[in-house]
Amino acid sequence: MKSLNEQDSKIFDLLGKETNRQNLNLELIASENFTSKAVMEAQGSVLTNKYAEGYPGKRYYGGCEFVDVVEDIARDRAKKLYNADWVNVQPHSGASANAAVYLAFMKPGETLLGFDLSHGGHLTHGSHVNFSGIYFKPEFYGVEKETGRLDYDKIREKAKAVQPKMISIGASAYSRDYDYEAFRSIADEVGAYLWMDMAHTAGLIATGHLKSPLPHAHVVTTTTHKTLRGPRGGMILIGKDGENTLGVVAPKSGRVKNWSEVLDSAVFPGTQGGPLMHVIAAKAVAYGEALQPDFKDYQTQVIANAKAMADEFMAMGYDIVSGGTDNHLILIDLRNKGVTGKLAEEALGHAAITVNKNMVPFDTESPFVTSGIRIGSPAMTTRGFGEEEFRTVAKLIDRVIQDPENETVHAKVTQEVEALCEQFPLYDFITA
Ligand code: DSN
Repeated sequence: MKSLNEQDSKIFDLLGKETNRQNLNLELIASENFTSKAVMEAQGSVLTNKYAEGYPGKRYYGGCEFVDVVEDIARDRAKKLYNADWVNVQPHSGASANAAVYLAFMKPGETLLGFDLSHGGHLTHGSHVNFSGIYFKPEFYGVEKETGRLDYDKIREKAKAVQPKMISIGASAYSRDYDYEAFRSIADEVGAYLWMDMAHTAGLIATGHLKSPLPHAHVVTTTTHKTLRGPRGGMILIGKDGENTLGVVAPKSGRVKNWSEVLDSAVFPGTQGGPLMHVIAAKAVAYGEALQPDFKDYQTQVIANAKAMADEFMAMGYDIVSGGTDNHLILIDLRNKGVTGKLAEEALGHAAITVNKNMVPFDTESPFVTSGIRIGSPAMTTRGFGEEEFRTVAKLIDRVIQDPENETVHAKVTQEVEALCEQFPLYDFITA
């Protein structure tokens, strides 16, 4: 068989270019990370060839004896990582995991109360352009203008007013932890299910740096590739599985089902076909890595780095939403700097610094322009950056934002970024 280079030099060259881009850029997108070589080896393995619809021991295909063991290892490691009663590792992505949750817990037209996308929430939590806002009735809670934080009394009032079937927690641009007890008491008061999408913070929750939602939420979903540092994919968990007292009944036996059964069916055959066994193998590897003591040290550094960067920005007069961070990201409101998120993202891109423009709470710009940028520490922390490097990063970003259209500044900052990156080597096994 031919190697990729022999078979398809165009794709090989593009992989080389992307490797160089990752090696020589400051990767600061809060939802990205760099997986280990071991994770990539598993993901690029022969398991991509295998169909395995069903679950271990109950497949619709022969030849599943090895992939059954792989999926069992992934499930066991994930349960250990989160102290969970049950897990499903088959969702192809976070959005797929969330689709299964809707199928299990909601009927079309019922009300979801979710974190407003324009305040940091996620597309799949009721946005009008997403299936969640098209098939269900979305209502939203958001952060307070003065504090940039959630006000649980206001969320309670909102829940009482809209009587949701389900309340979702979780965001892609919220830098504070959640009060899960408060959310659960709100859900109980209005008879709603509570769902936490911990995609962004899954790694920080696994190591105990942030509180775990599992004892409080009926169901938890996540992606596996952000702070958790695995392959791209999704997962669903239940902290305490038990009888479904709210009444999903098995059609034939009349037996009340556990949530785990309902959710397994919602993933397959409800919303997906064959699982991606090569990705499940890579998830198993990543969970194994996350169970090692050094993963905890990594997450300690992720938070320390985000805090150091937030402090440095605030010292330079930047407006950090909520005044700081408890996790891996900061959201900067650039309005006092006279630069939009779009311009900042583009200018930083010219200086080998990758961030994304982001709406800030009560934004006055459209989602295509925005007034802010979101910056995360997970990827560069994986490369070995500490607080000192992150303070340097904040200063480099400031130089570009002060003069966003100056090509000389772009070129000079690019040189400094490359010099910094070269001190912290990343991948050396695909080259252009
Ligand atoms: N789009 C991802 C993010 O960047 O936060 C969330 O799915």
